[in-house]
Amino acid sequence: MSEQMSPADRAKYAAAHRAAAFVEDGMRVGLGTGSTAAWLVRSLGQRQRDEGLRFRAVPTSQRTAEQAREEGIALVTLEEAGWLDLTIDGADEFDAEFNLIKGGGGALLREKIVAAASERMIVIADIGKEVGRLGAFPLPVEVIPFGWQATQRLIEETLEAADVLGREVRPRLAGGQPFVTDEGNYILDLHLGRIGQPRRLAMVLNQIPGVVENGLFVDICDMVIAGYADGRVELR
Ligand code: ABF
Repeated sequence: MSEQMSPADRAKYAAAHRAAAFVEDGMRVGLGTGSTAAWLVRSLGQRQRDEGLRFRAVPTSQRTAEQAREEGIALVTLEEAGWLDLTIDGADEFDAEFNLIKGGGGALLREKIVAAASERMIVIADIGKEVGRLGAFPLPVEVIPFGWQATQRLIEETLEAADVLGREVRPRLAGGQPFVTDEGNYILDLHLGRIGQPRRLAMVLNQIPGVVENGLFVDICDMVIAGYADGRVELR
């Protein structure tokens, strides 16, 4: 860890480094996506070199797969792994019940599939991601490109009936074009401000034709490791 790191990076590194200690020899591990997960991949690469740790990993994005390969981590598909012992991933927000918003990095679909296929999921995050109520961070929803504008309208209508503050839905762009996920889909970001009932909203959104998955993770996360800029971590 370098002195030039920003306070947020120091906090992310602290959480990721602590989480890396939960990986044991022979495990099948889901590797998350994002800047915090990138610290995790580095720490795991380091443990392989220093301690001879050996495990197999399923990456949640092409980005993570590339980084893991560079670290010499053995990658397998979820099909080959069958079931995972542990997934460690970042989050955009977490609350006291371990409900999460994920998908700011655009990898929510694989992240949710991988986490749901794991015995245990640990979230790693700087303490700034903790919220009393989810929703300040825009909720990503992955949609099929075909007819995505119609899907957007249906989502807007659905939000009118949901316990949320804001209802603005914006297509995510990259370089003026729709952002395309690893699965070839688009992302709509829902600016809700406050999500009163995450479980209900997650279920309702997934019933809309064209919606593939949403970034609300409910009853999936088992532990949060929150990092602080001074290097402290809290295990919850
Ligand atoms: C992934 O990366 C996401 O689900 C979440 O959107 C994001 C968190 O990013 P970072 O660790 O860079 O803050 O885990």
